[in-house]
Amino acid sequence: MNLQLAIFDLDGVIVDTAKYHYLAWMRLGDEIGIEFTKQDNERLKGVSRMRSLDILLEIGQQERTALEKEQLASKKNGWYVDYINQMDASEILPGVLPFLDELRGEGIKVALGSASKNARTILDRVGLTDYFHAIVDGNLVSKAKPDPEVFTLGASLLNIEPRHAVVFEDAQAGIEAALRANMMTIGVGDPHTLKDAHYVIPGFANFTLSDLHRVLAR
Ligand code: B16
Ligand code: MG
Repeated sequence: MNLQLAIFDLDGVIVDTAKYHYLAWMRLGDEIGIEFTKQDNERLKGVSRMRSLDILLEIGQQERTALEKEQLASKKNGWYVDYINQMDASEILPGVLPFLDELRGEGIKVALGSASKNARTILDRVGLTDYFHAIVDGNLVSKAKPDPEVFTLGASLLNIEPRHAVVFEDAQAGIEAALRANMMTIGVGDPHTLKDAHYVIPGFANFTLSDLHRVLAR
């Protein structure tokens, strides 16, 4: 494969914002009388904000009108934004920065493919915005993962064919989206959860661009 583009998911790949989502959903749960556990939070990874709220309400067997849901989601988002505004470069996951530097050094394009509507704020806070040639986030796409839109849009914005792109993802829905986009997939996390990925790494610590080239040449 002739690698021209690396697309990164954000939460769980570049930073661990799941912990802040968890704190904010838990606080909302407290307010409306729903107990929300760390295990429940696993179900929200890679899932859109409104779908996450639906899952929380499902757990508590509660129903709300569309307007009430908008209000609840925006309340949760306010708390979440307070957390991410405190983030800095120390929250970039191990090995990510040197890997981005290597991509830059080889002239390989870099894109973001995230469900989050707060992706730009997060990249700014941790100081990574300048590494990205295209940022596709929850504000740009109409269909959530596992729909391939979030990845195909990144490639088309940069005029790169999907077969020249590799996607790094920590959520099964994201791996499915990337496969449907006809891209190479590298799972970041647990090989059992991410069994459909072409290859799985635990994280970017000890993973170099030469390792990626080796994986892609197999
Ligand atoms: P927001 P990713 C996802 O990020 C998170 O994993 C998921 O938990 C969250 O609900 C979603 O973003 C939407 O985030 O409320 O900020 O729009 O993994 O796609 O980078
Ligand atoms: Mg993710």
